[in-house]
Amino acid sequence: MTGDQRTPVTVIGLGDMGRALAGAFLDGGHPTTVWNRTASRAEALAARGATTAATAAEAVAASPLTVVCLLDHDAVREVLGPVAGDLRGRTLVNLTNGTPRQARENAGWAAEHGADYVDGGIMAVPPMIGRPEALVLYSGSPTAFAAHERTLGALGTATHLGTDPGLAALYDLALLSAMYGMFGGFFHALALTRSEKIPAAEFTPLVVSWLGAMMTSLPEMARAVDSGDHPATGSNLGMQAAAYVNLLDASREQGVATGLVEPMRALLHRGVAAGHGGDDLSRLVELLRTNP
Ligand code: FVH
Repeated sequence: MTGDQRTPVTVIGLGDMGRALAGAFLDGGHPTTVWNRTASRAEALAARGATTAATAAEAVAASPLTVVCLLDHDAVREVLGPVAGDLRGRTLVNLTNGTPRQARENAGWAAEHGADYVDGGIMAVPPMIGRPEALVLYSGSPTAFAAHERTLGALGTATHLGTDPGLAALYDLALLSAMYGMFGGFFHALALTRSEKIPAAEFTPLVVSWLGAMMTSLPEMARAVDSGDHPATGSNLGMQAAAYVNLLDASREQGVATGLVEPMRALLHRGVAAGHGGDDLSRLVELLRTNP
């Protein structure tokens, strides 16, 4: 297919991620129009063939599909609010990080203005964009997604989760939660080992290997969470609650702050107090729901 036959796309927001998105559309042969509050950030893309719009309204009017990637929800409302009328009959794909509530709010707003809305969550960093390992989660209008799936495929692997526009944000934030949990644990581990001057680079291969082994238990834990049945397979919650205290005591003794690891202690002890000491650790998930 030649460049002329590819769907024209507009990208609004040219931060680190927006520039990567626009670059991937250009690489895919899509006529690409860009707009950014700070106009100078469009220069390198213009040199690669992008059309620079003078205003956000002009950018939206240039393509049937507008992809927005701004800092946050407030920036999205600030930029798109004044151009709502220009979106009529077009598709808006919002890849800005946000909450499920914000995504649903955006979808309602877009519908009021006659636009199709798809929300998205990018599970990748900018250098990954344009490669299959860049997973981009979408939810919202299934017809709009189907119409533009091929175009969105230029960014990475496009996965549509369902018609509820809030789903992509929910999955995105849940995956980020797993990621930050891992980073938090890793940073605490490094603070502990560094307290004895053990080089991080020497210790880290053990962390990678240990986390890899522990990750194999996640699917079984997921089955337990779904069934509500949490049989322990050799490492029950009560035993872990007792051992965990040593992690806190050692941290204090080694001069390491316990802020990152204290909440898990509290949760483990709540589990024991609720009579779940003989269960698997997966039982803790239900204790996290404040409004089950
Ligand atoms: N970069 C990453 O690794 C992650 C990967 C996963 C997805 N996130 C989310 O993507 C959104 C954009 O992230 P970003 O990395 O492009 O962020 P910045 O480089 O900081 O660029 C921010 C852009 O937003 C524009 N902007 C901010 N406030 C306003 C406003 N009030 N009005 C208009 N535009 C605004 C900013 O414009 P400028 O400062 O250049 O004028 C940038 O274009 C984000 O949701 C991540 O969570 C990225």
